[in-house]
Formats: sequence, structure tokens, C-alpha cells
Amino acid sequence: MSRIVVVSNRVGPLTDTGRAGGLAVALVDVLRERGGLWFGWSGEVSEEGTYGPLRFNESGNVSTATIDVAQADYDESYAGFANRALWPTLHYRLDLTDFDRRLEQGYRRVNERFADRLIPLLRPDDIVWVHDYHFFFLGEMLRNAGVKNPIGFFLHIPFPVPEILTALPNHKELTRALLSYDLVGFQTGQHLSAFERYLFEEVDGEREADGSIRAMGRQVVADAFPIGIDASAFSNFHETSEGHEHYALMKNELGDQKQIVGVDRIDYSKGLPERFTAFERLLELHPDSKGEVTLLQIAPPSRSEVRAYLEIQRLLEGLSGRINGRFSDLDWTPIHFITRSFPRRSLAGIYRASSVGLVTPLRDGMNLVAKEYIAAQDPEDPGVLVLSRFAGAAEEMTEAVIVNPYSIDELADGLRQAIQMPLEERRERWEALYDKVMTNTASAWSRRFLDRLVSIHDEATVDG
Ligand code: GDG
Repeated sequence: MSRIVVVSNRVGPLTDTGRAGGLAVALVDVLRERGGLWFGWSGEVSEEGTYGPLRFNESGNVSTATIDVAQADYDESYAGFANRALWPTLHYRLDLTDFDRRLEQGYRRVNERFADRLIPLLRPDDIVWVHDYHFFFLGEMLRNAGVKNPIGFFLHIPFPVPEILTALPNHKELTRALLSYDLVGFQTGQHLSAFERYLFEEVDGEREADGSIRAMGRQVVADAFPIGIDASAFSNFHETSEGHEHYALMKNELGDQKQIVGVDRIDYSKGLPERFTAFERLLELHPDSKGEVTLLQIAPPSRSEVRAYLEIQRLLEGLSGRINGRFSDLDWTPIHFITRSFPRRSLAGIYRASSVGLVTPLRDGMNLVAKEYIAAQDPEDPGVLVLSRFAGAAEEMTEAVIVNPYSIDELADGLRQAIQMPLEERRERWEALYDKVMTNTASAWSRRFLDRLVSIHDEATVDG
């Protein structure tokens, strides 16, 4: 079996430290199944940057190779074009973009340096799988250098409709670069069709008989591969000591009260202010909720070097403070806003103790928290998922209470409906959702993507 080479911005850890993100754990599983190499940024900024030595790490049949980046590369690429132009545009936030050719060039330069450092590590029968918006140009650079291996790309975040995408000054270069991959994967049918519309409407793309698209002198296969989680691990975490401890702690704290839980990196795409405001509206409209329902928001800060992220954190601190000041009583505080992270097993216990999982992004590629919340529930007494229609997860998880997060009233109604839902309806909805989460797991997702990539490449080789 061919070796898998995964390229992603952050790498590892190779063992489940409990703090690892769900995606990292899923990728390690694929790498272990087939043996492989994981290549990316070390997380360190150094003077030598990408010119410095590669750092290798090994565990069984999986190794990691990481490089540092220089300060200017970090500022212009990661904290620059990637997170000040691509991330906001792809999440429909043109108001937060910063388009600047210097950042664009920095991003290109970092892609080029990563390609240069990866090439000597590649073996002829490796399958290369590039992840996410940090590396749009990497495949094109590998191809230009003569790399013939199968190369796939998966976009974890939304691909916006052409009316939004074309606001990016280099939208053509970016999409042309995507056409260098053999296979481009998206989270949902909606993102896929936005990509296809772009190719048909903006650059005269044409559909070939085999389903691929030809455009700008290149040919690509694109499809939707909705990502999943390690569902059985999540549904069993409550039996671990950390999971059980947090479950018991929460249950004890809550008594007869019901808890609504949100877990998100602090990010303007996650709809956090809307969530706090909707909870406030619930308390206004239904005074019987006071003392009976609390909102726990776990929100580790992220990307605090980008101004918009600091601003949203301050906004949330202000909002939670104001709402708590307005509604708290001596023995009850409505919002618990915790800006630090918890181990995955503890999160599972917290999910299980919460009557409502509140996932309200304004845009999201998928949203794994929605799936984790479902996996962690008690089948005898499951909670209710309230899910934004703008999360990729809403395309699959249709039995959730689906809400429009831009409408505070609709959000508050969704919360009320979830809190009051009778046991029988909760079970029915949960069973349908649990089935989906257990079927479309992270490992099923990666297998589907890689099998497809290999078959496309094999066909192309046969066709000559
Ligand atoms: C991108 C796309 C897509 C959060 N707080 C803690 C913690 N987390 C974990 C969650 C979950 C992960 O982080 C967040 O995943 P999301 O899917 O919600 O969001 P992004 O980080 O924006 O991820 C997204 C995803 O890629 C995968 O393709 O779904 O749409 O934006 O697993 O549990 N984990 C721990 N402590 C925390 O406090 N351990």
C-alpha cells in the first residue's frame, strides 16, 4: 500500500494527548492505517524560517517533518493573507478583509518554500494530501517542479459563491492553482456547487463526460466529502475518569437547572455575540427561565495577532458582563464564559451533562462540535442540538433544531423549543443524528477521499 503524505499548517501530535483537536486525531488514524509522513509548520517562528533544518519525529510507521517560518513570512502569510484575506472572504465577511499585494506575495512565497522543502521527502508511489486554505498554491508548485504523484486537496472551510469569491483580487490565480490537484474536496454540496459555478461562469469551464471539469487549460475532479469525527471514541469518553468527573461535577452544580453549552474557538465566524444576545432574549421573553437555564460558553482564544479576533473577544466579555449584571441573582449567574480550553474527554462529559448543544456559526465549513455533542449524549435522556443553517453540518444533520443565527428572535425560539422538548421527540431526533455521526466518521471520510484520489490517478495513468 502506498504511503500517505499529509500536508497541513499545523502538525501532530502523533499520540492523543487529550488536548489534540479532532482533526489531528483523525489524520493520525489515517496515517497509521497506511503508514505515512505528516509535513507542515512547527508552530515556531525563527530567524532562519523555512531555510532552517527540518525537524523529524517518529512514532511507529508515522513520521512528522516540520519547519519553522520567519517572522515576516508568518506576518504576511499566516497572520496576513491566510487569516486577513482568505478566511474572512471564504466566510462571507468582506467587511473584515485586508487585501494587500505584499500579503499575497508572502503567502505565495511560503507555499513555494513548503513545496521546495517537501519535494526531497517524496517517494515515487506516495499519495499526497494537502489540507486547507493555507496551501492553495502548493499543488501547483509541486506540479511545476515535476512531481507526478497523486495530489489531492481538501478545503475545510466554506467555498463562497462567485459573487463573494471574486472580491479576492487574486481569485483567478487561486482557483487556477486548485485545478492543479487531481481531486479537490469540499465539505458540502453547496460549497462544491459554488466552486463549479465559478468555473462555469467566470472562466468558461466545461463539464467532461467523466464528470470532471476542464477550465483554464487544466482538468480537475471536484466533489463533496463531508468530514466526520471519531464518533465511538466520543461516545465512550464519559466512561473515562476525566469524562466522568466533568459530567458528575456539572450535574452536581446544575441540580435541576438545564444547561445550554457552546464550545468554539473565539472567532467572528462562530456567531458568538448572536448566541449571547439570543440567550438574553430568551430570559426577557420567558422570565420562568431565570434560575432554571444557564449558558456555558467555552471559548479558547485564537489568532489573537489579528485585530478582528481581539475585538470579538472584547465584545464577548462586554456582552456576557452586561447580561450577567442585568439578570444574575445571589444564587444564579446566567452566562458562564470560560476563555480557556479543556481536554477532549472533559468536553465529552460537559456535553453529556448539557440539555442543549448550541452551534450558531454565521458560516462554517462543517462544525465538528455539532457532531461531538450528539456522539456524547446519553441515549436514555439525550439533549437537543440547536444548529445554524449556515454550518456545513446542517446539510446532513437535518433532525437538529435548525435556526437562522442572524435572527435573534428565531434563535431564542429555537432555544425555548429545545429546552421544552419532550423526551420522546428528543430521542427520535437524537437517534437519527447519532446514526449519521456514527456512520460518516473521520476515518470513513478520509478513506473515501483517498480511495477516490487513487482511482482518479490510476485512470489518468491508464489513459496516458
Ligand atoms: C475548521 C472549520 C470544520 C474547541 N474548544 C476546545 C476544543 N475544541 C475542538 C472541538 C472541535 C474543534 O476544536 C473545532 O472544530 P470546528 O469544526 O468546530 O471548527 P474549526 O476549528 O473552525 O475547524 C470547520 C473543521 O475545520 C474540520 O474540517 O468543521 O468548519 O472551520 O473538535 O472539540 N478541544 C479541546 N478543548 C477545547 O477547549 N480539547
